Amino acid sequence: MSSKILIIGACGQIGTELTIKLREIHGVDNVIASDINTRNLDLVNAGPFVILDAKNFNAIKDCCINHKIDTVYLMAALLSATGEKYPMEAWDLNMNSLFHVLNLAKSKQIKKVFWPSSIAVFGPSTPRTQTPQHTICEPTTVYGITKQVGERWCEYYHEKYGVDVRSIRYPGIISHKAMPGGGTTDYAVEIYHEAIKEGKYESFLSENTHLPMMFMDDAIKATTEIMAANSEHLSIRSSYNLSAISFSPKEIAESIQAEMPNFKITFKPDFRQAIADSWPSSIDDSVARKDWNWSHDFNLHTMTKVMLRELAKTYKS
Ligand code: VAH
Repeated sequence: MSSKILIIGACGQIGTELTIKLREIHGVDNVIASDINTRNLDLVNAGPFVILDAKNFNAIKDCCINHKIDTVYLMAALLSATGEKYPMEAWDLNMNSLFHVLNLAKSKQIKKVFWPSSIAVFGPSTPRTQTPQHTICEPTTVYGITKQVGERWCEYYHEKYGVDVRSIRYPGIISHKAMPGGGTTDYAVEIYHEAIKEGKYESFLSENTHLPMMFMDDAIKATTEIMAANSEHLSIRSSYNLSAISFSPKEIAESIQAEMPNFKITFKPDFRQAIADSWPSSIDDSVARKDWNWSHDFNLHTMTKVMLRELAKTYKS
């Protein structure tokens, strides 16, 4: 029997494309999209949608009962830059939404949970290149703290209560279907939009700031693959390192200039530079590749081609 899925935070950057993909796999009527508001009308009108506050346990429970949900993807969160502006709101949303979903799984109301972590769990004391799966995690952002603590709770609920929760540490994610919101890696999305609209971009990170990144199609592939993996094969129940490409603002600009020779980039670092400087420059994801056969498809050059092609269409229409 097909899964009945609830996506919390479906209107976000990842949630938008995850909803589309899960509906392709499981059928539109088997995937309930939800968010705190209806900010993405295309998504709201494309299939079952409910307004849902990720901080409201009873609302989530009632939704799961009413729609006979067995699997929840919890995609709602305040990201790194926003979390520094509103620390208590970030703690409240990021942590309490996770407890609500883990407790529904503990009480067997639902069977399976996906929860996104992030490379933000790492901090300045973490080895910066090819960061290993098991290493020092001393995050210096509120967002990173919520992800580090969330990973500990996911592993605890799995070990203590047998909850089938699965998680991956997303790098920065680049997509053209939905804008990111409040992240430090958002420059890598903005740059493509500005390249098409203005032919130039002022980066809020300095030119040689290397960060782990990934095209959205690869992130969605990893998410659906880990959720389909045989539970016995999953040796990590905190969160898996995941990697695809690593690049700097200078390198992504050069990949754009290969397609648009007149594109110009300038650099004006802001408060997000300190956040980026606290994160690794590349990630060792060999455990994910071993446990559930993960592999990425897009490199910087192929991603740039797709992004510029699709955004040119978007802005033309
Ligand atoms: C952020 N896009 O910038 C998110 C992500 C690795 C970064 O978690 O906050």
